[in-house]
Amino acid sequence: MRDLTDIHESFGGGRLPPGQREVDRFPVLSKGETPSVPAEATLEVWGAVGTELARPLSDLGALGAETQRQDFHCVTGWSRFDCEFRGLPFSTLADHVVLEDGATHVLFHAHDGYTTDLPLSDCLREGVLLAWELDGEPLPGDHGGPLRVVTPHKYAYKGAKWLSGIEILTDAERGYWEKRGYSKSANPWNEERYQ
Ligand SMILES: Nc1nc2c(c(=O)[nH]1)N[C@H]1C(S)=C(S)[C@@H](COP(=O)(O)O)O[C@H]1N2
Ligand SMILES: [Mo]
Repeated sequence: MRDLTDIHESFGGGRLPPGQREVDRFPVLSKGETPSVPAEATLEVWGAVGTELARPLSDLGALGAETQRQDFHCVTGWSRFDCEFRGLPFSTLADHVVLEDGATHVLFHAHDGYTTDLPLSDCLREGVLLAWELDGEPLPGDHGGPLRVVTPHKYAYKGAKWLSGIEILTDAERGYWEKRGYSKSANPWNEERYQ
């Protein structure tokens, strides 16, 4: 298993980012109800790619899989250490769909209508996974099962639960919380919470 709990060192901060408190249990934070997403639902990837993708969620492991130990930081002030996520690295998926030269940004889409955006370079970092397992179990529905994104170097609102699609963009767009005043960069070690 790859241990990414030391990534704070590359951001010049401690393991617990400023203004955060560590929690033992894993809180659930969603803008609304938990949608029920069948495992046969498809993940779609479109936009500035050479090959669009539409593939059943249950079949993504065929493209690659990795288990990583990561910390999870919510912008509302709690952090959960040592989450073990298994999933497909975003970078592996990106190789598969062949990004176009002009691709610069990503907008993630979810089954509850949520969206969130990141620069492509942030998505290609090794901690960004499309995860289907948490702590050795199938990812629970409340935590985004069957498939969610995790972004250990960003506040967790950058990780869309119930992932339905990935749109590769040539210009920045704003996601659900980013349109409502949350930081577009969301670096926990700089406390980039709101803007
Ligand atoms: N689709 C979707 N993804 C989402 C959210 C949401 O409301 N809908 N909330 C975000 C926020 S603010 C956080 S902190 C994390 C919470 O993940 P958790 O419920 O597994 O703790 O999911 C993020 N991803
Ligand atoms: Mo959050």
